[in-house]
Amino acid sequence: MLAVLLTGLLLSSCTGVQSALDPAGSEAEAVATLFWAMVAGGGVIWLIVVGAVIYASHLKKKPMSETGASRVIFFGGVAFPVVVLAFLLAYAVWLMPAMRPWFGGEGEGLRRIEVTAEQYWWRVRYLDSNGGVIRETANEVHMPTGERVLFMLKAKDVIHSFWIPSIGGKMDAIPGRTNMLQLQATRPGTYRGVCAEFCGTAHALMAFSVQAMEPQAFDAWLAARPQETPVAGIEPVVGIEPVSGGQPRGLNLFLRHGCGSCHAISGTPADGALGPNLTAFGARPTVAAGTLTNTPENLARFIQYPDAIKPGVRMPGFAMLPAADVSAIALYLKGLE
Ligand code: HEC
Ligand SMILES: [Cu+2]
Repeated sequence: MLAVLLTGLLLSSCTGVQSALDPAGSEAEAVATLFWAMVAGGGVIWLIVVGAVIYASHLKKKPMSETGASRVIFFGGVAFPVVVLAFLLAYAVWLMPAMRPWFGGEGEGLRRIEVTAEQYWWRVRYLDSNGGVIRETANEVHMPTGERVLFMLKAKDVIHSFWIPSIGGKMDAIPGRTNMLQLQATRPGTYRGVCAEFCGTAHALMAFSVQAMEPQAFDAWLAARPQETPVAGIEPVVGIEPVSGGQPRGLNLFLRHGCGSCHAISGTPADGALGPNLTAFGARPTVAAGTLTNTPENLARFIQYPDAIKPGVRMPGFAMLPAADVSAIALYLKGLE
C-alpha cells in the first residue's frame, strides 16, 4: 500500500516541461514505451517470484531428490531469465530505429538546426538547405511539430550533451565533430532541455527552452525580422555622452560599455560573437541559459554579478557601472522583440 502511494507521489511529478514519462516527441515516446514495458514485465516477474517464495515457505521439508528442486532451479534460474532477457533485447533492438535516428539516413531535405554547446550556454542557428544562417539565437530552440528536424550538434570547448527529455535525445556534443540527431515533436508546447554531460562549474545551469509550434507558426517566427534599431548617430566610444534624437539610451550604453564586442544584436553595430546573440532577447523566457526568469531586475543583477549567479560564467561582471546605466541597458534588452 505504502509502495503504491509512494510510487503515485513520485510519478505525479513526472509531467510538465521536462519529463521523459510525459512524452511530446516520437523519440521520447519510444523511450517511455520501453520504460513502461520494463516496469510491467518487472512487476509480473516480481509477483511470480514473491508468490513462489511464499508457496515454498509453506512446503514440508523433504529430501531434495523428492521435491524436483533441481528442475525448479533449471527452469526458474536459467531457462526463464534467458527467455525474458532475449525477449527484452529483441524488443529494445526493434525500438532502436526510433531512438537511434541515424538509422533513418542522413536527413536530406529536413530542416536543419545547428546547436553549438559552449561553457555554459547554447548557440542556436537555423540553417537553410545550403547551410546559410537564416536566424541565430541562444538558449532557446524553436521547432515545428509533426515533422522530423535535423539537429547538428557541435561543441566549442568541452563535451556537452543535448537532451530534451520530453521530446528526445540525448546526444553528446563533441568538440571538432558534428553529431546528427533527428527529433520530431508531436504536440505544441514549451519544454525544457538540459546539458546532460558534466562540463564544468556551471553545468547544472546550462538549460534551454524549447518551443514546439505548428509548422506555419514556426515559419512565421523564422521569417520574422526582429526589431531593427536605427543605427545612425551612435558613437560607441566610452566618454562620449549618449546621443539623443531617437536613439535608445540603453543601446548607447550597451555599445559604449563594450557589450557589443561579445554580443550581437541585429540591426545595430553590436556584432560580437563570443557570447549569446541578443537579437529579440526580450522574447526569451530566461536569462543565462535557464538560470533566471527574464525580468529587467534579474537582467540587471546578472549584468552586474554574473559570476555570483552562475559560477564560472564566461562573462565579466559590470558591478562598476552606475546602477542607472545597468537598468537602462536591462530595460532596453527586455524591450527587444
Ligand atoms: C567578454 C565577453 C562579454 C562581454 C564584454 C559581455 N558579455 Fe554578456 N555574456 C557573455 C557570455 C559568454 C555569456 C553567456 C553566459 C552563460 O550563460 O554562460 C553572456 C550572457 C549575457 C546575457 C544572457 C544571455 C542569454 O542568452 O540568456 C546577457 C543579457 C548579457 N550577457 C548582457 C551583457 C551586457 C549588457 C554586457 C555589457 C554591459 C555584456 N553582456 C558584456 C560574454 C560577454
Ligand atoms: Cu554543458
